[in-house]
Amino acid sequence: MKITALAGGVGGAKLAHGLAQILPPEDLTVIVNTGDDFEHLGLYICPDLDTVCYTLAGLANPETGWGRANETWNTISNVETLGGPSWFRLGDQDIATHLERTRRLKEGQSLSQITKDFCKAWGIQHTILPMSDAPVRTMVDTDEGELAFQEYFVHRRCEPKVKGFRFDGVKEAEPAIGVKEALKSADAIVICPSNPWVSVDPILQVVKEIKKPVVAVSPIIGGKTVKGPAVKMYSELGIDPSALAVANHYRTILTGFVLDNQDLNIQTEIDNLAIETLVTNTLMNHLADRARLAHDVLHFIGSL
Ligand code: FO1
Repeated sequence: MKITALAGGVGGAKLAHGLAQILPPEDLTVIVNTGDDFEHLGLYICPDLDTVCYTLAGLANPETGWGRANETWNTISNVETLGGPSWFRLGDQDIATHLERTRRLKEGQSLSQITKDFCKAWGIQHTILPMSDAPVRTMVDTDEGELAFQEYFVHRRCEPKVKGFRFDGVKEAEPAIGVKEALKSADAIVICPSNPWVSVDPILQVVKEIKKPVVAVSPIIGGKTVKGPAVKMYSELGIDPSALAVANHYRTILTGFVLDNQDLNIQTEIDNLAIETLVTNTLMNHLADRARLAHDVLHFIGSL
């Protein structure tokens, strides 16, 4: 079964990793959000691409899910000593990724070519693609004005009240090379458990229409997220945060929806949306959980 997965940060990367443990390289492509990208300390940083790549390469920090395992922080602490910004924690190994990506981009290489070369260097056999080679910037409209995504998410720790989102550049951004083919050749599309507002919507706005069965895994379990501000965002936008809200978020494109055992009581409401549902354990606390959930999702897709 050929799958194209749409993923953002940590939660999405975990399911993508589970799928990569089951599907051979020719049967899985991961399309990653680049709306979180930004320039910082003169470096071009792609947090979601790096989170997905590090996770599939087995290099990711197991505690945070982002950045590298066994990291050291000498460079950023010396930047701080010199009076530079240290709010965005760049580890020493991680900085090599940003230095080399920035160097190649300045030479005119595309983000998708760089990602392909980095995946090879990290021993990743599956295809990981940025959603676009053109810049797209997620801007968060808040009660304190509009903030760039990392400013909102990391620097301000998601405190400002969210009023809406804007994906700067998304209208002009063409899907990266290989994205359209990956969507066309897939038997099904899996929307990984990433933030619908700021991780998945940017991808959906770049790829526009999807003419394949689509299955999403809810990032909200029992009204909470495992990680990240999706619940807070739904609440501040006046939407009751639940797996049902996520199913509604994607309802125009969804064929199937995977929700956690804790949300069994919501299943009928989602069935009423004419969306097939699978109720299973969607928590991925350990490495083995990733392949288990991926297996459940693939089996569910096979039954649609
Ligand atoms: N997230 C944080 O909450 N604090 C950080 O200091 C931080 C640093 C960081 C460095 C590199 C990287 O690839 C990701 C990093 N993240 C950090 C996560 C980042 O904010 C991403 O946007 C998340 O992965 C959510 O998509």
